[in-house]
Amino acid sequence: MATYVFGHTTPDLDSIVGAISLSYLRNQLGLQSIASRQGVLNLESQFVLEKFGFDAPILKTSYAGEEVYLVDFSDKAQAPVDIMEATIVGIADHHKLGDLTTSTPLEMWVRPIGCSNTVIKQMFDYYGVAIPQNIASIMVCAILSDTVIFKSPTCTKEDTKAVKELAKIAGIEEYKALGMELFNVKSNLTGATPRELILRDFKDFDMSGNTIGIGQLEVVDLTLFDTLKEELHATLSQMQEDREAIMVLLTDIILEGSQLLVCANDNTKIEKAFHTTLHNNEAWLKGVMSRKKQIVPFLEEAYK
Ligand SMILES: [Mn+2]
Repeated sequence: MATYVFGHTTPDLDSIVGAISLSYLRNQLGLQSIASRQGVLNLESQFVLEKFGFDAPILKTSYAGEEVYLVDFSDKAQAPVDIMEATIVGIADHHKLGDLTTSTPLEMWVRPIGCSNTVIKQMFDYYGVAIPQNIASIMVCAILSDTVIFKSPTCTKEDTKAVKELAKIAGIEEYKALGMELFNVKSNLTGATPRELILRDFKDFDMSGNTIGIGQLEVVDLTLFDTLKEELHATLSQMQEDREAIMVLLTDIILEGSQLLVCANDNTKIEKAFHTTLHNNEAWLKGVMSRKKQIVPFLEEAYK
């Protein structure tokens, strides 16, 4: 029986590339694996797969009775709805440990570094399996994207080392320029509704029984949002539903900070989390670029 290898709901580049790179590694090891995904490709993933000549992992949202290997998440909220009816054989991730449990032994490759594909690169090294040029290319893209071209506080020496080694295999000399190319693609907001923008990179978290939805948009110029903010606020309040809070981070990768737009039942919780004051449900969070490291832990504390 083949194992499905896939990333979280609303897949980002790391989830898509991780499914491809890890399923390749496992197949080389004689472990029959199929790369899959839980949702539509975002613009960045489309760009990268096309640029380096890959087909998208197959779309599959139901996994009851299957063996699965999870990449880039271990939270139920980001898993397929029938995940508890699947057998989780492994997890490769770089987030906080989530709430998924298993009834059978599994392998876990979870490290506090900048990207799941850095973890997967280390798995290739561990098993002594060579990485093909085209897979190395997309892994470079995933790491540059997740680490915001090494600017994110989540970026470690292991990530920069992995990019250097992968770029060598891929024959990519100007990898920082490639990174800027990715963020220019990400910065394209045209043709998307405010709802689509909020959902582009969106995750729900369970914080002490409260559902907190957090979206993030990383752009090269925050003024792109000047004419959109009002609509984004209106859309957040439509999307709140039974969530305790919903928010979107508008991250400027050049200024290195994020404008936080919030719709919450209790704004003081948000203000407490980030030691800030919300004005019209907004606050500028200087130096904040990482949802997993600079947003989620502080909200979890505030909602305890
Ligand atoms: Mn990731």
